[in-house]
Amino acid sequence: MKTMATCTELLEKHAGAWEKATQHRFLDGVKTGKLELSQFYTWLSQDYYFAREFSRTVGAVLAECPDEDYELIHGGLWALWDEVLWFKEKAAERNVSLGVPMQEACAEYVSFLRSIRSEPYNVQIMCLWAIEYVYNVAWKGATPSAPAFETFAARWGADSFTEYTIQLREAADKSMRTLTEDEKKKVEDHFLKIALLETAFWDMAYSSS
Ligand code: HMH
Repeated sequence: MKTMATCTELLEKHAGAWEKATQHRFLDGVKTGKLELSQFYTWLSQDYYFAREFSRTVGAVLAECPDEDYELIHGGLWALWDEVLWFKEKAAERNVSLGVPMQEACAEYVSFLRSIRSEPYNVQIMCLWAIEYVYNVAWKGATPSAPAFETFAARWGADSFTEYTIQLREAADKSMRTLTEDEKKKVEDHFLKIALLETAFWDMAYSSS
């Protein structure tokens, strides 16, 4: 039996988890300026690891994607390379070390990102959409932000980034038009997992390790 799924349906089904992933005290702190710089730098150095690993996953998805999504995914991969260099630049400007140990929540996300590489394309493209869209919604919600954090909120809140997430959503919806029962369960589980991993990622700024 074939079934289907849509991104909208996933957002509705896991609305509570999605809200936690996109409305967090970290983001409130970005908005008000009450976030400690040391907390922000914890996020920064861990997100640098995230971006490096995510680009490898997107590279794997590019290798397998249907021709109709080739330009979209390649564009995304290109933007991630820019993001990795940008993280290095922002860290250098602020004397933030990118050589700190990887924290557990980041390591967990990294192993999840690796696991996506062997999933079917319909699961992969939904994951790419959810991972980018969660940041788009989260950072837009933190805009306008305090001056210290403006460049960061601007990156993922930008209209061009929003447009990219819309294109990913269209590609994901298209790819999820025919799913096996097993794939349907996988997209739902993966969507929820992404929301939980994102929440834990924000939480990291508040852990002492
Ligand atoms: C944790 N999620 C996390 N970091 C990011 N940079 C993105 C999503 C989007 O690129």
